Amino acid sequence: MRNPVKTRSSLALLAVTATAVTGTLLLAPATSAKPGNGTTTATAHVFMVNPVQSSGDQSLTDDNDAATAVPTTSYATVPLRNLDGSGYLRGKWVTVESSTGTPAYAADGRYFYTRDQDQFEQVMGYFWVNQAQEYLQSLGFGSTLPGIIDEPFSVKINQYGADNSYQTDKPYRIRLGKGGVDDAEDAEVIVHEYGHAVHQSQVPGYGGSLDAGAIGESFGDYLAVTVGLAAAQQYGWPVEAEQACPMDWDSTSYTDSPHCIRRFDTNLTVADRRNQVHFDGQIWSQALWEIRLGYVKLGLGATAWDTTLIDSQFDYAIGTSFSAAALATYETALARDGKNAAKLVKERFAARGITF
Ligand SMILES: [Ca+2]
Ligand SMILES: [Ca+2]
Ligand SMILES: [Ca+2]
Ligand SMILES: [Zn+2]
Repeated sequence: MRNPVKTRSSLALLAVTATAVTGTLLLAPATSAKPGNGTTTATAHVFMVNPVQSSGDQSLTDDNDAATAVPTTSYATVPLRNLDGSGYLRGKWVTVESSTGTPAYAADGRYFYTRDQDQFEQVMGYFWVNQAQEYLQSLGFGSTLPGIIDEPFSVKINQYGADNSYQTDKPYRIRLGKGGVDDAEDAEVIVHEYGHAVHQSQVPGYGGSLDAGAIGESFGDYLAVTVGLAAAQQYGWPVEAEQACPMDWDSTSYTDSPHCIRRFDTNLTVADRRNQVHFDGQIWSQALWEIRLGYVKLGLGATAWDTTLIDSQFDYAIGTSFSAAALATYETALARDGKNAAKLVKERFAARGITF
């Protein structure tokens, strides 16, 4: 772990100096009565999922959080939707908190930061959780299908934390750590953690078995990838790295190139399991990814699969087994997408040694 205190203190001083000129009270706590900007849609700079995925440059490194470590072309200008108009990063689907540092506040509705500024991760947290929720809604969750995480989700950026992120279910919250590449600089870390909350929302208390835990890790990785790919399509962003690769940027700190925290093509089966949820989750992930590719081949499309997969998760038991969860997925595929889709689901799970 690195010690970023010195860098951050000088940045904070710069921020205070800069804002003193414009007369904005940057040091006020989030609860003070600042004038809201009254707008629910603002503009921000974010990474296009992450700088490795959008550039294909596997040689990028954190370089102690330096702004110069990534090209300026890593950033896209995007709308921040569903804000509450307070000027802070709070809205219908997300509330961003920062355990230290100044909360991002934009009276002019422009959240333009670079990666060396703490507020950049706050903006990433807001944008990507809102984006994930909008993706779920685009599949019908909250309209034709039951809503999932139908409330403002709390994102806490932990400025000096270890290189780890996690989700807690009461209240719904993710904490994004700052070791190596700051976790919230990679959309796939943020959405992975949101994926755990998706399971908790669908099946309260979910995760009471090794298999349930492995499915949880796997789904987080899958959701991260699919939400990122859908966003790339929505906004016209480049995808220059392998599609089936979670956390290309965060994992530059701890993997060899090409950087992926885990893979969807390990060919692991249940016979290879180590009873470790992240490792074993790759057994499930490969099935999810191959079913996705199969849905595309069948002309059903990836979003039909995502809808079926997520809808099926309502039927998973708290402490489900791989086998029971695969059966629930099969039955949902049969009901929603027909015989060929169901057959595909059964075959791809069977290839991983998961039968029912
Ligand atoms: Ca950063
Ligand atoms: Ca990290
Ligand atoms: Ca990726
Ligand atoms: Zn996880």
